[in-house]
Amino acid sequence: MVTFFILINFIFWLTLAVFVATQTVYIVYLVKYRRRPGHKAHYSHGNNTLEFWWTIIPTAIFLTLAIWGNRVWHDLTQGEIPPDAITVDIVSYQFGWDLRYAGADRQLGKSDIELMTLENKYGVDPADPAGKDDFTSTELVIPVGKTVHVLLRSRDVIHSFYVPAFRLYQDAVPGRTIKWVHFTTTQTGELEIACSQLCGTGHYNMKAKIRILPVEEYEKWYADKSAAALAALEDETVTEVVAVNN
Ligand SMILES: [Cu+2]
Repeated sequence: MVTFFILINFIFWLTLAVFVATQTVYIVYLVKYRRRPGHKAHYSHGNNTLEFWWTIIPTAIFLTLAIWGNRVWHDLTQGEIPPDAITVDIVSYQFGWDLRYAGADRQLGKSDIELMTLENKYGVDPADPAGKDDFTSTELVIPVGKTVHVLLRSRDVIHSFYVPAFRLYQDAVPGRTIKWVHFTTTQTGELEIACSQLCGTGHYNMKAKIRILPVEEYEKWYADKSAAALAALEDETVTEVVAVNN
């Protein structure tokens, strides 16, 4: 994170310096060489030494920024995600967001885009027992101060997960699971996920609520949702047994 801010500041001050320098030269030349009586225009053939340096220096600067920026980006996106991060599976669609949490066992069931159907919206693998107790949500509920790891997917077209307050957006691409998105909140409050990729007629309304709760409140919400999911699972099993008995 630190190198990220150094890079941003470096680019900011460099841009400012170049802006001031070029604009100063521009204005000085405008005034000095303006058309006026008794002043003949001077024809310049160019200057090879100057041209050499004003090509070499910017090239070196751009190369440095590209390599440096690439490293910072790599650290930000491929950096370690703490093992205790809360993983949320977020599936975007025209026009909304479906969210899936790990449930009581705190382990998200395996899923596969190939398995996605109208009934199986998350493409959950029925063979994986860890998926049985997973629960779904229409809002992103997270505890403050804990790292949240988002698995980002799309069921139809390209959408984009965008939370301005997190300075974060990432496209969700059909056929892919984007695994690098993770963030840690510093304040409780309510925000919104917006879609920032024009994805169709309902794009303007493609949003989901984010609730950042104190840890205890989050744990309570999580426990309630997990319990409801387990109860529903039991109901299902009972129905199956009844069906077999009939
Ligand atoms: Cu969208």
